Amino acid sequence: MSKPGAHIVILTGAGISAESGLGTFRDVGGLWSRYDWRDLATPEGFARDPGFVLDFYNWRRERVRAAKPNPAHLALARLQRDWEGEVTLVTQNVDDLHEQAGSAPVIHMHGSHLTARCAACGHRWPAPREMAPEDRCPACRAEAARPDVVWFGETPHHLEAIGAALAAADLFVAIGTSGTVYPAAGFAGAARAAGARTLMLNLEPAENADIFDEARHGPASRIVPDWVA
Ligand code: BV8
Repeated sequence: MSKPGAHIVILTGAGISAESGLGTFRDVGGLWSRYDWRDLATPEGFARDPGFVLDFYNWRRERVRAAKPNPAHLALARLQRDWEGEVTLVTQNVDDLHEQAGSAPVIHMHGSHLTARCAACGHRWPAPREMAPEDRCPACRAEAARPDVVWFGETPHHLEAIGAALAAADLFVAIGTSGTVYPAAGFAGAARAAGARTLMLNLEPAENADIFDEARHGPASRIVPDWVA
């Protein structure tokens, strides 16, 4: 762990929710090994076939609704509550398992499964169980409902706040992420350049493993509580 009073910045990815039963993207059997991300996680794919994309997110949202936080989420919530210093928790995940575990605030840089967004006016509302292309925006009534997630080629949320946290970090910890998607995959380098130590907690070495000072490998539900203890 770090010295009391240190500012810890944590970035989580799909691997932290794997043991809660939610799929990852690039593991064997992961979502992008079964589906083409160009069809499902780009604005162009959505424009081509909105029904197909909405069905994909309806299916994933149902699994999120049935999922429960695992010991890794719970350990981070304890750390956020008890740490004598600042903890900035950034997630690439669109599930709400950090919030269910008691973490707050949680910075969702890739959006959320649990809200829908209007592609016409930007209004957000709680995502219904089944989203369909003919759904109307409650605010402007346009048939322009879309998942409130950040697709490839779209700008992630909260980058200014994340940049400020990285510049002030004493310790940067990446948990359950393959380090393949930018700008998130560049956060470790930014924190290191600002003088932070960097730690990776992951099932196996990630693509950007070489820029971490330390790495511990194993399932998040074991290695994250061990690290927080
Ligand atoms: C951006 C939607 C500009 C949400 C996702 C060409 C054109 C356009 C853009 C680009 C381009 N070339 C490059 C880019 C940039 C692009 C990018 O990085 N592409 C990559 C593939 C090269 N990025 C973007 O487009 C981003 N936007 O660049 O805008 C910009 C930039 C800066 C400033 C202003 C503007 C937008 C990226 C977001 C894409 N959205 N999905 C959803 O449906 O969920 S992608 C998807 O990848 C998810 O968002 C996910 O969060 C993200 C990262 O994946 P991971 O979380 O790391 O999951 P993964 O499966 O990969 O890895 C899991 C890890 O866990 C593994 O290492 C595994 O070993 C480990 N693990 C497994 N089980 C466990 C475990 N660890 C511990 N315990 C376990 N039990």
